[in-house]
Amino acid sequence: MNAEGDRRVIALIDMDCFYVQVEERENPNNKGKPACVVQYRKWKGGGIISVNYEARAAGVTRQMRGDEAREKCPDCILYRVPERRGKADLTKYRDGGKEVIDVMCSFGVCVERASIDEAYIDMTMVIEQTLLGYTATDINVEELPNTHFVGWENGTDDVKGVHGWLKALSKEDCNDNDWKLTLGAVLVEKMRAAIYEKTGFRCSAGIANNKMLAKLACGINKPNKQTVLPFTSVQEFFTTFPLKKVRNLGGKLGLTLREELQCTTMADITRIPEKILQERFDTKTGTWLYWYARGIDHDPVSSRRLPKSIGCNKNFTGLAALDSEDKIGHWLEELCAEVSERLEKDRGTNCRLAKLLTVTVRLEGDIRPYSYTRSLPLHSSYDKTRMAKSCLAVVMKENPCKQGNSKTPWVVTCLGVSASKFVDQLESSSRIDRFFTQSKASKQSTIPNTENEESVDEEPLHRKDELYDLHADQEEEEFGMTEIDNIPTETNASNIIAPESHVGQISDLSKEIFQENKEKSSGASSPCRSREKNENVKKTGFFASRSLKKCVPIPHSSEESIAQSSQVNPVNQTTFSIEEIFPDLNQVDMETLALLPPHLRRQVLQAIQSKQGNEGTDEFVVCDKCKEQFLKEEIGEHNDFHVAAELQKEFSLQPSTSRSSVNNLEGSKVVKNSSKRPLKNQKNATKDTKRSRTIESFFGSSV
Ligand code: DCP
Repeated sequence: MNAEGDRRVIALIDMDCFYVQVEERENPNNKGKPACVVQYRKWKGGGIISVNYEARAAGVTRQMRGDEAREKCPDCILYRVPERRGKADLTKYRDGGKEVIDVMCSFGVCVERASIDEAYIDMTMVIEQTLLGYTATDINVEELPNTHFVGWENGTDDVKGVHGWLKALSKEDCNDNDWKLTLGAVLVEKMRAAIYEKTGFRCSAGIANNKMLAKLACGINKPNKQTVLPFTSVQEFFTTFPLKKVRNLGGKLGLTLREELQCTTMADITRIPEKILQERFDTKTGTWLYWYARGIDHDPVSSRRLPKSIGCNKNFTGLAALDSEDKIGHWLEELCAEVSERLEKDRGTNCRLAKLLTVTVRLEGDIRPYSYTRSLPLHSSYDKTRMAKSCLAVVMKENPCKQGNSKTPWVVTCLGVSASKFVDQLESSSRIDRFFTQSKASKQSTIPNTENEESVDEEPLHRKDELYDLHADQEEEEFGMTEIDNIPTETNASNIIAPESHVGQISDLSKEIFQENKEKSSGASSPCRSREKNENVKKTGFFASRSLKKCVPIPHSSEESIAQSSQVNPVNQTTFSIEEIFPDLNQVDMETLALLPPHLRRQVLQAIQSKQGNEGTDEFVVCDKCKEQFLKEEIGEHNDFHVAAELQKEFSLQPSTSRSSVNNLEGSKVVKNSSKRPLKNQKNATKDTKRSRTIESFFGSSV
């Protein structure tokens, strides 16, 4: 990795005061007047979630409530978010966001929707393949009417400002990268104009060589402006730029850098040697940070127009906190009803099915609040009652009062329900068909090896790089903006694959924009990567430990919920009935089945087999030692168990070995949690017992 490595042309387009703009479009007479969008009338005029620039000029901020805004600015119009089922209904804002994305996509660029009102765009292909015949003299200042160049501000003469920039660009030794960014800026001007023309919404943009730089450039000049951050200006810019405002550094990682390593600006990080960063965090995170502080970010723009998850959550603060099963059940019904409705709509529009349902609970803890998530397979019927019942069962199983882990009453302060792990609807049904056909004909199984899918990422309750506060209830559409989503590495950066839809498909519109296209460059590297390729990127290093720390301080009791961490599920004993996951074994959803760990999958397949009287699929193999049936993918580890058991027998024949430890291992299914420690006062015996326990605990998950 090096500072010269990345020459992509990336933009971040962010709508200005988006919710207010949506309201203003409905009320055109109010345009130009100070206005805010608030949620909930009840207390002090409601919490402000969006403020237009007229109101900002009068001193109104998002931290205020409606009443305070009126005190500051008596003319301020307060729009209220519509409510449905007792909570915010964000449908019209979400739909407005989709309109904008459609316009962006019509330009033939790679678009990654990052939140309800912003998207990353990779223009590298368009710029390299279509536009390279240009020279700086082909670009007029008028083509960059709202553009700023960092390092070239304050001026309209030939030295600074856009004039000065273009003049410098026309010199023979001009930097090729600066030239591409400028062409990118011209394209983004056109896009923003098209967005305004087609939707009536104004937006701002940042243009740079990567997502991190584009995002921070976008915030420099707002509203209705765009900013180019040339790579040559980055180091200077970083000397004063607060790191907490940088994408990915707004959360705990940034806090550690600030509080422990005394870094306040990005430039401060560059003073720390890579080795120290690696030691403090881990090798991968340390290296990533080292380059990040130098303006390098290989995170690809992943073609994605649809959200990764569909969900909603609701806060219950103060007296509204939920302290009974009835209240929790009622709100889970409301949340599931909304999620179910949106999932149906999503299925109709996007032909995809969600396979996983995640419920998030925040509790008032004994000492401090804490939250946990549990995930369940989601049935394609999207039955809201069934969804709510399953969620309630999972939530009640975790009740710490029931488990005797808490002295104080159980009080829920936030509930969230979210559906994710989408699969193509057609593909999903054809997979099921294939499975049953092949099962009958005893052919090779088509169930994919889904070990990677066993783990379920924790879904955050908030979005947008932890900059959001939680005063608002959210209809959550997770677009993948969490810190844990991707830790870019050299490997994933160099493996960038262009999605088919973008290879060689530069839209006519983009071509028309630059009419004097003289020659096309060839062999351009593919700039964007399909998100699907990225879905299974695991949390590692600092981010992984962070997210794991965040979840589940209370012990597991629910086997029904699939493990919520990225660790391998260590439990092989089914303490729940299979019917709880699949009430009808004649209609097992294979996509859901594929999400289960192998030993659970095996048990479900065995249950289907015995119910239907089938001979079974080629999935199974019989162990020739114990004659038990296992999935093919389990048998390797199971054989190892027998080998280890043999070894253990040999140890037991040695004089110092405790025979009972051998018995323990042989019968490890039964004594897995036995606390008996034979010969515990003898040194050797203790050693052997330890060894035995190690092997036991390893094989406990596979036998
Ligand atoms: N939003 C929300 N809750 C918050 C913050 C924002 O529901 N705590 C909503 C309202 C915003 C929209 O998300 O209009 C986009 O958020 P931004 O942070 O992009 O803010 P705005 O678009 O309102 O303003 P800006 O012009 O600063 O981007």
